[in-house]
Amino acid sequence: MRRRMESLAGVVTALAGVVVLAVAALQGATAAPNSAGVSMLDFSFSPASVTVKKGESVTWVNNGQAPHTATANDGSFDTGLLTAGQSGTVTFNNAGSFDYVCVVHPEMVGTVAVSGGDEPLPETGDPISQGIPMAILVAAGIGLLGGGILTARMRS
Ligand SMILES: [Cu+2]
Repeated sequence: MRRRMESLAGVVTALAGVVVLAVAALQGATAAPNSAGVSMLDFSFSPASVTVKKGESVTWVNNGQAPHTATANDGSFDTGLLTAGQSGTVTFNNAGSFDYVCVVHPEMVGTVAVSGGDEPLPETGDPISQGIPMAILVAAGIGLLGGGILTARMRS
């Protein structure tokens, strides 16, 4: 019974390590991208819908053979004609949803959704993901994981 309890404690410690590592990974993921990419194919945009924050950019790459454009329906942006292999980048400084089309192939349609960017992120106020530096989180996670596995091994 006592052995089983100690082994359980090791497993719980190891699980805590996994949780801490997951938090660290999440923190890294939310800090990451400030742009999005859209592939122009013959004859569609992929993905057809992308979301960026205000001030971020979208790069269209023509991976098809035919020339394509990404041209906003409201005229707010236009990559101009991109031939095979060319790319065009647009920075979005206004929040909103922007439908666009390829002027050469009107059946090619897409949407760029631009979020406000200045509203607080949902994790704001969570002390774990706020103040603790990533390196400490990762070190703590690995330490807990290793210690837990070791405990479980030795006691069982
Ligand atoms: Cu096209």
